[in-house]
Amino acid sequence: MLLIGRDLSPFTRRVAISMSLLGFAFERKQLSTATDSAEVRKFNPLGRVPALVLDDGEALIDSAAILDYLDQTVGAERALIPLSGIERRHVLKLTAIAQGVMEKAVAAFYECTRRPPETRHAPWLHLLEDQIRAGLAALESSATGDWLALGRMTQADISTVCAFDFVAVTSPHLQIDPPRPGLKALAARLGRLPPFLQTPPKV
Ligand SMILES: N[C@@H](CCC(=O)N[C@@H](CS)C(=O)NCC(=O)O)C(=O)O
Repeated sequence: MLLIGRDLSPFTRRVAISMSLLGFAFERKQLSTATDSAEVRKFNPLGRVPALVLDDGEALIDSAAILDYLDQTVGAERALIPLSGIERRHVLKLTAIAQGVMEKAVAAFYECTRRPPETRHAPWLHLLEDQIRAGLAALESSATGDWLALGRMTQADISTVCAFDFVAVTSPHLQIDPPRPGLKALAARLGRLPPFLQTPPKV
């Protein structure tokens, strides 16, 4: 399989980490949506990452759909999001908050990097920053033990660390003010595992 997208993309990174943790063999094509747009469109008509090209040539798009494919493939025992029941709803909710932080942090990053400075809209950026802070606060309230949910690593932990690390490199003031000790500890602990260590988000 071939994963399209850079590790700076938190959506791509959560797929790369999940694939490694679940034991999938795959190669990488580290394309940027900013500079390799035409090539990205060969895999996703929207020009977005990640995309995952399966061995039969089919290209899956959107990280949530790709993660769902991975979970369905490994089955209920190993799925990073439980396949049914209240446990699934719990992990999906935390994962959705982490995904929302990614979406808002990517929007804030684009506001600051893809617009000419004179066209940046401060009230919009402040709203995005409020949403990022609120999402991180909600995740922090679940970061009281080793794992966010179910007493084991789930997609909630992986997506949360990818969101937290992305905020750290693109909007560092939001990651430290106010401090999030639970998330910081989780990111530090998971950050020592090879799948996380091998995918550092770099601007
Ligand atoms: N819902 C999508 C969001 C993916 C996304 O926004 N990726 C960013 C990179 S981090 C991107 O492709 N941006 C370019 C664009 O949206 O035009 C997913 O989960 O895969």
